[in-house]
Amino acid sequence: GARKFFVGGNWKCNGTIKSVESLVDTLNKGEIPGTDVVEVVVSPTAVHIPLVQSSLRKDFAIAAQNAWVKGSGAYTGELSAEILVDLGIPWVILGHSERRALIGESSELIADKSKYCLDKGLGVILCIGESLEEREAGKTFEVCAGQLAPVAAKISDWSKVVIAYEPVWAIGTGKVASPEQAQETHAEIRGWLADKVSADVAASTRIIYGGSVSASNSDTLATAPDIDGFLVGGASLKPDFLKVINSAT
Ligand code: G2H
Repeated sequence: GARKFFVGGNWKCNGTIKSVESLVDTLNKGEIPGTDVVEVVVSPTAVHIPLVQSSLRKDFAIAAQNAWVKGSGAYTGELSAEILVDLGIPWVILGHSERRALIGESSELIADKSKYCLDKGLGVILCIGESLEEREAGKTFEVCAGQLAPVAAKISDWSKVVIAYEPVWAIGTGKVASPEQAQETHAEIRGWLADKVSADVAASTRIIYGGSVSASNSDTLATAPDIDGFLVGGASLKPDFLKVINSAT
C-alpha cells in the first residue's frame, strides 16, 4: 500500500554499554527487507544514543524517548528538540503511556511537545491508548480520540507523524491485543483522521501497534489492513526484534 511499514524499538530505561554493544552487533548482522519495504527506528536511552549512532547500521534510524516542550534553556534534566536535531537524531517518541502515567504528562502537554518537535523538523512517534478500565467501560475509542484531538488542534502537517496505538493493558504484560481488537481500534483512529483532519492524512499516516509485540505474534498482527507496523518494547532488546521487522513482508 501507500504506507511504508514502520517498526520502532523502544529500549526504555534499559541497557549497559556492554548490552548495547551486543544488541547493535546482533541488529547489524540481521537480514531484513530493504528500506523500500520497512522503516526501522530504535530508541536507546539518551546517553546511549551516541554509542548507537556510531555503531548501528545506517539503514536504521534513531529516536529519542522524549523531548521538552520548548527550546534549549533553563530546564534541568530535559532534552530539547534543538539538541536532538543538532545530534542528527531524526525521531522522537512522545506521549508514551509510561510518561503519561508515571510522570503525569497530559494530552495537552504532549500536543504542545508534538507541535514543537515537528516545527523543528523531527518525526514524532505519538503514543496513545486506553487503560483496562477504559476498555472495559467501552471507552477505548473515546480515549484515543481525546488524546489525538489536542494534537490535531495544534498541527497541520501530519507527514512526519506516526501514531502508535498502545493499549495500556497490553504494555509489558505479555497480554497482546488480538489482531481483531487492534484492527478495530486502528480503523477507528483512521476514520477519526478522515473525519477530523483529511482523507489524505487518514490514508497516508502510519498507525502502528504497541503492547507485548513479539516474534510470535507480529506476523499475524501485521496482516491486519490498518496495522502499519509496531512499536516494540521488551522484544526490541532481543534478536526477536529482527523477526518483528521481517513481519513487514
Ligand atoms: C509498549 C511497548 C513499547 P512492550 O510500551 O512501547 O512495550 O512491547 O514491552 O509491551
